[in-house]
Amino acid sequence: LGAFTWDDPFRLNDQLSEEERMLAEGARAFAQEKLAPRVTEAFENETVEPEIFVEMGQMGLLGVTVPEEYGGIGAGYVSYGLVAREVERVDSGYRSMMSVQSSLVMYPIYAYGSEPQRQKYLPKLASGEWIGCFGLTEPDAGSDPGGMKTRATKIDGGYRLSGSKMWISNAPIADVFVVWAKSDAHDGKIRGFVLDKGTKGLSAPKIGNKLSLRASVTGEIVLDGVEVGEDALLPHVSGLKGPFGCLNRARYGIAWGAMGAAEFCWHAARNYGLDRKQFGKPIAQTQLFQRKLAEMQTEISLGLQAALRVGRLMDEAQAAPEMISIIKRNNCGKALDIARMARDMHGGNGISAEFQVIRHMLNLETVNTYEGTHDVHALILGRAQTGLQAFF
Ligand code: TGC
Ligand code: FAD
Repeated sequence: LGAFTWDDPFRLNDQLSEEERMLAEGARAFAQEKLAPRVTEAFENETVEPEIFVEMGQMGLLGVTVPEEYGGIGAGYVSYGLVAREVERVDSGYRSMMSVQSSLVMYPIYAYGSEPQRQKYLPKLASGEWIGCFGLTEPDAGSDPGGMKTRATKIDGGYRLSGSKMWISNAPIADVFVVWAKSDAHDGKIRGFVLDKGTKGLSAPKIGNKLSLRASVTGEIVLDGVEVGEDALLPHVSGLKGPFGCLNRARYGIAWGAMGAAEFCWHAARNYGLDRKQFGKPIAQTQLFQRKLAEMQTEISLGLQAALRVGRLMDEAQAAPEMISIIKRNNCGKALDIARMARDMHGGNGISAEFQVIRHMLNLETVNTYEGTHDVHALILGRAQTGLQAFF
């Protein structure tokens, strides 16, 4: 009979290669030593710490899957997922900073960009010297990005961009803006543009008063007749499949990341239950408490195993978007349930920043909503199995 390890029931660790294990260990050490000590204050005061990008860059955590010649480390998607899990074990906001930079900014420039665009942007994004953001959502187009109003109009030698984007991670501190707009020069199709900070008419005011994901800054992008050259256009993709190609990768990473946050909450609840005594015994010695721990262990083990399976398929270029919808939806929803349960299991202490679980719970509300809400992914899966469109 095999051994049972309570915190790695299906021996996920044994299913990783030596390189994957080493990268995960490095990411865990970095996250625990460099990120964990600053997160409580960052969340409390909504502190923006752009230097975190440089530190992540030095550790090779930005653009994990981008080839080395462009500054990445040329690793696979399982490696990328493991990094997301370790960073989000500390905070979903820090994982957001990392995954927007990697999947939503570096990936489209690498996959859809020209060679000069790759050379100009990727090495500086990989080192964290430049910070990137991804503008798809608009005030009136969230779940339905095809309804966007932002327009690119052809002008002599380039384009004029007008419109606004809403809820954009990293925008207020970004140097590089990947923005999606309907282009009149391309039959009204959605095209991607890479804009530089400081371009006339481009601004990114911060959205204040967020009660979730406070360690990651979020903003609008205002495009007030921004004029750019032909070289700002991402030449190799057209239509919604452009932004969705990026979202597939980011959603996949979130499925791992959410499990990292859930693992933190599970371990915290277990430790708390072993220490805390009521009615003359540890609360972990009660049936109800143990049932909750069993639920957490079960959902996390299944969620991680599914993420690993999809990651292996991504590395073989065999993953379908619907597989990613299953794990994004399931793992975010389950992580949110687990964080709420852990909050409850901490009693009154559960609402204190000191015990961290309520911060994860608040963050996971966002994680369950962005990159396609829980219900939107259900509709994607419903359509895939019935052939019936239920969006409209
Ligand atoms: P639909 O008709 O389904 O598709 C339009 C075109 O897109 C293609 N496509 C995909 N391609 C690649 N991967 C996917 N996952 C794709 N999904 C669709 C599709 O083949 C088609 O191509 P073509 O060539 O035939 O035109 O489009 P729809 O308008 O009916 O879409 C419906 C729906 C709900 C599926 C979609 O709009 C959706 O997923 N909505 C959710 C929006 C979303 O996820 N927004 C995320 C914004 S970014 C963000 O939140 C970043 S937070 C990051 C952080 O801080 O960590
Ligand atoms: P809506 O689309 O208005 O949805 C509201 C509710 O209606 C949800 O419950 C939804 O499930 C439901 N709903 C919508 N349509 C249907 C339907 N057809 N049937 C049934 N129910 C439906 N976007 C970016 O482009 N880049 C970013 O970097 C980025 N970062 C973000 C960071 C944060 C902190 C947050 C909160 C959001 C971020 N987003 C970003 C935006 C995010 O992707 C959107 O918030 C998300 O896609 C949902 O869109 P919405 O907020 O407009 O909600």
